[in-house]
Amino acid sequence: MGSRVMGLIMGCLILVIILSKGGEAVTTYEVGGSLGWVVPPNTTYYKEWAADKTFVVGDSLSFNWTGTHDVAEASKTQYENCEKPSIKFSSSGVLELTKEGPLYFLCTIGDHCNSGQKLEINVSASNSTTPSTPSASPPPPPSASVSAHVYVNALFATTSMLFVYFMA
Ligand SMILES: *[C@@H]1O[C@H](CO)[C@@H](O)[C@H](O)[C@H]1NC(C)=O
Ligand SMILES: *[C@@H]1O[C@H](CO)[C@@H](O)[C@H](O)[C@H]1NC(C)=O
Ligand SMILES: *[C@@H]1O[C@H](CO)[C@@H](O)[C@H](O)[C@H]1NC(C)=O
Ligand SMILES: *[C@@H]1O[C@H](CO)[C@@H](O)[C@H](O)[C@H]1NC(C)=O
Ligand SMILES: [Cu+2]
Repeated sequence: MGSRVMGLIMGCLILVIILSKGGEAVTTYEVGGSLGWVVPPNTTYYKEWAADKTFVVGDSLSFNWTGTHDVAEASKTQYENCEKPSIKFSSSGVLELTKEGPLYFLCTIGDHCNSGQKLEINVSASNSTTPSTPSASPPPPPSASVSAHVYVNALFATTSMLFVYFMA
């Protein structure tokens, strides 16, 4: 009896831990890395910067610059043709990614956009079951917790089944 209750409590605890891990896997990306948000050395710089990153809803982008720049969210067409959106932000800041889909940013100062100061990213849904974002500390995979749990005590079997059901 007692161990079954313990099993349930443990099960719930592990579930809570897994769920909160999924929720806390938010990352603030420093756009352009140590270079920041400036006119880059080549026109593919920000493409290359974004290429190895997976952006999910809840993550943030930090646009950080010194000197004369700004940042504006653009449409795909504006991004491709370096047309200047009317709404822009003139000081460095952090922007949270609140929805899925493609996002485009550019600098509206002078010819900066044509020189490569523009960024295109795809934002994915936040999934606790997907491999986590690069900078997050590696959490133990959910399946490991489940199987570890299974061999602790045969009495936990019911709880473990419940688990597999939740995880599926
Ligand atoms: C663009 O510049 C970055 C930083 O200097 C460099 O790492 C990258 O290889 C360059 N890309 C191309 C295509 O030259
Ligand atoms: C912006 O960039 C500067 C210089 O690279 C750095 O010292 C600073 O910490 C950055 N600010 C933020 C908010 O990341
Ligand atoms: C975003 O996704 C679209 C459609 O899947 C793809 O064509 C595009 O290359 C992606 N862009 C980036 C920056 O990953
Ligand atoms: C997130 O999970 C849903 C449902 O399981 C799936 O359809 C979707 O493709 C997943 N998204 C990513 C980015 O893995
Ligand atoms: Cu600029």
